[in-house]
Amino acid sequence: LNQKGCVIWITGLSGSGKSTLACTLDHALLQRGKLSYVLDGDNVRHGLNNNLGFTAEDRAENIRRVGEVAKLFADTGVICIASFISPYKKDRDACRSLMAPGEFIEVFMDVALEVCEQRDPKGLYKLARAGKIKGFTGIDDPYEDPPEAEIVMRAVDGKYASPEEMTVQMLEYLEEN
Ligand code: GGZ
Repeated sequence: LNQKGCVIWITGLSGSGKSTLACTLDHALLQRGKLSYVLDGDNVRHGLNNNLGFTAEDRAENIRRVGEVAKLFADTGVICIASFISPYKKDRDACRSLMAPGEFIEVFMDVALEVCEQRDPKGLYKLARAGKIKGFTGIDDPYEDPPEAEIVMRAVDGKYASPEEMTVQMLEYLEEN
C-alpha cells in the first residue's frame, strides 16, 4: 500500500450530511488509488453493535467499539472513515487518544438543527417531535460541539458546501498533512 492509515472521524447531528460526505470521500479516495473503508451505523449497529441502543451508556459503548475497530483498520494502512453522531466529547476524545498524533482527523458537520430538521430524510425528527422516539439527539438528547475538530464544515453566507466541495477540502487536507 502506498499510503498511511488514519481515522477520519465525522461527527454531527442526524441529517447533517455525515454519511453523504463519508461516501463521496470514500469514492474519491478509491479513484486516487487509496484504500479506504467507511464505518457507520448501517454496517456497525446492525452487526457488531446490535445489542446497543441510544442511552448515553450505549452510545459511549458504540463509539468505544467503533474507535477500536477504526484503529485496527488504520493499523493495516486503511483510511478509515467513521461516520457517527458521537454526541459526547468524552467518547470522541477517547477514540482520539487511541491514535498517534495526526492520525485522528475530526470533522465537525456544523449544520444548524433547524436545517437538519428541515431535511429530515428518514422522518426521524418528526417522530422525535411527536414524542414517538425518545432521546433523539438535538431534540431531547444532547450534542456536544467539538472545539478540537481539525476540520469544520459550516455554511458560509448561509450556503453549505456540496459533498463534492467538502471532499475536495478533505483531500487537500490529507495531502498537506
Ligand atoms: C439519534 C437516532 C436515534 C436517537 C435512531 N438519537 O439519521 P440516521 O438515523 O440514519 O442516523 C442516526 C443514527 C445514529 O446512530 P449513531 O451510531 O451514529 O449514534 S451515536 O453516535 O450517538 O451512537 C438516526 C438513528 O441512528 N437514530 N434513534 N435516539 N439518532
